[in-house]
Amino acid sequence: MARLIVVSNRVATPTETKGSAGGLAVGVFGALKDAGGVWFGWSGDVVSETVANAGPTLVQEGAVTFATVGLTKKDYDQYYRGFSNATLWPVFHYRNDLARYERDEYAGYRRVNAWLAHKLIKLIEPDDIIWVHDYHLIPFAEALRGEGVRNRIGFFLHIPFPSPQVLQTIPPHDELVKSLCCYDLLGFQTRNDQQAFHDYVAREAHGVVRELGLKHRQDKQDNHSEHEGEIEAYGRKLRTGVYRIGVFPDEIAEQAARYESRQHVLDLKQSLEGRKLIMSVDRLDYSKGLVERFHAFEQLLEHSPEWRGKVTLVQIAPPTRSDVASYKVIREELEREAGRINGRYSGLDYTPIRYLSQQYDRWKLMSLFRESQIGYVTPLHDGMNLVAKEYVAAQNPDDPGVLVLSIFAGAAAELSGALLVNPHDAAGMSEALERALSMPLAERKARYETNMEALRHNDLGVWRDRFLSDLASVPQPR
Ligand code: GDG
Repeated sequence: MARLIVVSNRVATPTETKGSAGGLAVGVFGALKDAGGVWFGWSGDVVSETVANAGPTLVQEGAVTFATVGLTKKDYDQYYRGFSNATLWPVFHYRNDLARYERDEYAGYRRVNAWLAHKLIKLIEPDDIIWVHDYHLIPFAEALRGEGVRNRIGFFLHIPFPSPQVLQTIPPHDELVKSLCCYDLLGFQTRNDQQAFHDYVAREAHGVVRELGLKHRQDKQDNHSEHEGEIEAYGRKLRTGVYRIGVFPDEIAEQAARYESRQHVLDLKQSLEGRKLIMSVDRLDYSKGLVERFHAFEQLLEHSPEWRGKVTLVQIAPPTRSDVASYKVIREELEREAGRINGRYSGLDYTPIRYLSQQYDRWKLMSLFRESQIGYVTPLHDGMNLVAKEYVAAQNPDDPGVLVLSIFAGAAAELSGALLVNPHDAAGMSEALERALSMPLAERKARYETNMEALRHNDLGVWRDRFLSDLASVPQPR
């Protein structure tokens, strides 16, 4: 079996791969443990040029080598804070209004990708399979190819791929797509994302796109992408596929149940005094639709006075990327809106929104999900949204809560048992909340079972194995 090299912007620590950081680190590490190999990327540290150039630092854990490098302040500013998170992230989430483009940041983005690729070279063996993750590393394969690497290289995009007209707002859009075509396999979260990429290649790059779709798949084993595509563009041939990332639902169910009687859950229950609980958990990010969500909850209290004092929204939102300007703005707006709504509807013993801007332990979160009547997950755009899947998995099968889910989350394509909402329609969202709060047990159970079946059918292991088996079967580049 070929060794695996995983490349991602941040590398999980060996401790995080044991479960504390969430499914992705655990899922990817599972594949690495089986095949043996290397997990390579940024350590998360900003360091001097001397220290950066001395890397990578290697930590061995069984058959897996964790190889990390630090970034200089300039590299961090241009590659991470700049082009990745102030240009690509907003545009790929259809927020061109929040995006900026600076030539020197783009140059820094390419420079850091080339530097990282160069750092990895020494660790690559001829038969290794290389799996690169996410938007920070679009030019990574091109840089490796430039250094003569002929291994199979795959790329998985965790966030949406925007429609061609939106992508074109980034001035070097053509270079970005050309860089993507240096991979051998491109994986997307949903059919829409894959289609948007195909549209760009066909219309803007005048490439050839063959959609092999489900028909082709019938000849194959079940563990392949659902929508295979073949692309010829910029002098290269590559494949594309849809790989919907999942969770390990049974592990989450077990842990959520195990934590159910812990003190934090009992404290929460006592403080709710019999009120219904709506739970939301997101990284504090403008793509997650937090302000719109608060407004819809406000409408519920405004138009259905019988719910005042009877329902509490707990929003957990640990801050991320707080040194990117647009993240400061969303944080301030959220604090203001939570304060305003609470000012309007609080009583001496009632606060409608509990807004907690901090990180919680993973299993604690799952047990809070289990305790709640609604999982309120309403991003404006989201590649998949694992919180939606975790919420379902954490429910008590005998008394499950209801998932209220945005149609713009990738997860909406799978979780047909959710109440689907448009996050731009506050009235519609508030109606969905009301319906979920009053939903009879039989309907809640039926919806939960539908969702749980989808989660088990396509868990994190299926996602990983499908991608890797498709990558292993592409012809070796010459
Ligand atoms: C990107 C894409 C795609 C959140 N708060 C805490 C905490 N979390 C965990 C959640 C979940 C994860 O973080 C967030 O994953 P999401 O999928 O919801 O969103 P992104 O971070 O934006 O992830 C997304 C994903 O990549 C995977 O491909 O689904 O679309 O944007 O696991 O539970 N975990 C802990 N404490 C917290 O306070 N421990």
